[in-house]
Amino acid sequence: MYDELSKDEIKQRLGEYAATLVPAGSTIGLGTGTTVYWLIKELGNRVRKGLSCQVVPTSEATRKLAEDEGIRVVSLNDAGPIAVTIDGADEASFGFQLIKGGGAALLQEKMVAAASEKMIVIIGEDKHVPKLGKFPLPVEVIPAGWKPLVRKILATGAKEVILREKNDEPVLTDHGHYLLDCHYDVIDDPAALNTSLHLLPGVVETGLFIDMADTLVIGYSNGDIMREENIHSTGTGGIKS
Ligand code: A5P
Repeated sequence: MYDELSKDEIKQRLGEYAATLVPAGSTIGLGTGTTVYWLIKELGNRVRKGLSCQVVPTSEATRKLAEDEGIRVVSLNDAGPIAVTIDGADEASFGFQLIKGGGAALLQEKMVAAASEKMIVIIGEDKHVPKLGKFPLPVEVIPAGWKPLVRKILATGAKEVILREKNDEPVLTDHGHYLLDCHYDVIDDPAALNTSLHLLPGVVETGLFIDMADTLVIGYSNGDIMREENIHSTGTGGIKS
């Protein structure tokens, strides 16, 4: 039992715990973000002590961190079967649907997760919610036509759609796209919204991860870490590799 842990302390405990879930000799998908940062650090420790594994990174930031830790990195094209992807999320619903992309890596995160046998999601208790939508939904779009897309996304029920910027410049994803942060407040039917957004020409990918999470590993401020298994899961997005 701990005194109240901060959100950052919960992330560290989750990341370090997640490193214990990496089987020796496996290929795993490695997520992106401040929770996964601690997974990469601990995996680096374990590799230096003799653990053999290789990772498929979901972003340039993760690739660089993993390489700096001396972890063997392979590309998605060269990886072969991926046993499990371990990643964070911005929100996970009680029904195991996710919002991801707060760290701008949603496209490759989804591609790597879809190529994996399993997806384990590591989140603090504050991100485990009855319904998605409080966190603005990131949507990755082609820069040449983002303004018409704002109007079309508003028509799907978003209250506000904001181009993600840093230092007054649009944020560019690893794949050279823009991100629109879409404020829905509550998403009643994430699967239907995902389909509607994908029908809009110029949308590259959405941050809705539908039926992809097999396991939620949830960290609590009292230090507990609980696992929730998705008994309805048929493999990441039903796309078994
Ligand atoms: C990256 O694009 C995101 O999907 C992250 O996985 C998500 O934002 C969780 O990030 P943190 O672990 O930093 O909260």
